[in-house]
Amino acid sequence: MSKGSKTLQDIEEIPVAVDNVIKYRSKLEYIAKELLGISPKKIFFIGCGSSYYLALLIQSPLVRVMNHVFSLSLPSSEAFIYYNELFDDKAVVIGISRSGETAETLTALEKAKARGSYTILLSITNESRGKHIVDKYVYLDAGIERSIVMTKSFVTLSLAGLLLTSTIREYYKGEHIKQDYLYSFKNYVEEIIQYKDNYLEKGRMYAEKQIERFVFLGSGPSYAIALEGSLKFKETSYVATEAIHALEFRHGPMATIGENQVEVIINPSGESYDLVYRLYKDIQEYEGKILRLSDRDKPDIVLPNTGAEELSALAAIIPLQIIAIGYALAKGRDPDKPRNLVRYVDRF
Ligand code: F1P
Repeated sequence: MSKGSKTLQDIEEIPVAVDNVIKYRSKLEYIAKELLGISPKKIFFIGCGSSYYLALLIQSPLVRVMNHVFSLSLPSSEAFIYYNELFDDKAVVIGISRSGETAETLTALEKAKARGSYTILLSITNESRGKHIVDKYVYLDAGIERSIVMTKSFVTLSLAGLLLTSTIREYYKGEHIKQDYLYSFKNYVEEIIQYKDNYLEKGRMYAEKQIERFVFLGSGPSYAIALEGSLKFKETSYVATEAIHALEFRHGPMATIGENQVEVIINPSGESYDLVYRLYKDIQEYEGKILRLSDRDKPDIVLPNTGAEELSALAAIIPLQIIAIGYALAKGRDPDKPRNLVRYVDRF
C-alpha cells in the first residue's frame, strides 16, 4: 500500500457515509425529541481530539437558543475535572467517540450518569465499552475507518450530530437542516473527491514553497473546522499549526504573517461572513499567503452554499483533509502511520 492510501480511501468513502446518515435522519430526529421530552436545562457536548472539535461544531446550532437551553462543548477531560458539579438531573451529556473507548470520554459520561444526567454517546463503532455506560448509544454506520486520523468518521458524526441539534434548535426557534441541504453537501463532497489530485497537488506545492506554518481562522461553526483542519496537518505532517477565532487574529497573531506561513480562512456565508471577509482583505494588505474557502467573492476553494452555515463550514474540511495528505506526502511522511498516535487513548 502506498503512503497515505488508507487515509485517502477513507475520504473517498465519505459520500457513502453521508448517505447512511441521511437514511438515519428520522431516527436522529426521534432521539432529539426524546431528549427534549426530559426538558433539559443544560446540554453538554464532550469528546477528545477531533471528537471534541466536532462536539463544538454540532453544538453551534444551539448557540442562538441558549436562553431556552444552556449548551457547552468541552474536552472530555476538562468536563470531569472542572465541570462535574454542573452534571445533574437537569443536564444531558452527549459524548462523541469514534471508538466508543476513549478513557476521558467514558470517565466523564460515567460521572455524569452517576450524578443523574441523561447520557448519550454517538459512535461509528457498533460494540464498545461506552455502549454499556450510557442511557442512549447512537451507532452510525460509516463503514470501517482504516486510518488513525479521523476523516470519514469526523464527517459522519458531525452530520449526525448536526441533525440532532438542529432538530432541538427548530423546537425552540429557527429552521432545520433541510434534506436538499444534505444532498448539496454530498454532491460537493463527491466533486472534491473527483478532483482530489488538484488538492493533493496544492498540498505538495505548499511543501515545495517551504511553507512551515498554517494558521486556521474561523468564526462560529467555522472555528471548529479551523481546529480540525489545524489538527489534520499536525497529525499527518507534525507541522506547527494553530486555530484562532478569526477576528482574534488582529489581536497579536497578525504579527506572525510571513513568507513561510499560510493563513487558511474558512469564510462561508453566515453570521460572520462580512467581518471575516474584511479580515481577509486586511491580511492581504500585509501580503499574507492566504487560502480562503468560501461560497462567495472569488475564493481560492469554493464551498457549497448549503443553506446552513454549519454544513457549509463542515464542507471545508474535505479539501483541507486532502491538502494535508498532499503536504504530508511531499514532506516524506505517511498519513496512514502518524508517529506517537494511537487509534484511541485508553488511559490518562
Ligand atoms: C478520539 C481521538 C482522535 C484522534 C486520534 C485518537 O478518539 O483522540 O480525535 O484524532 O485518532 O483518538 P475517539 O474518542 O473519537 O475514538
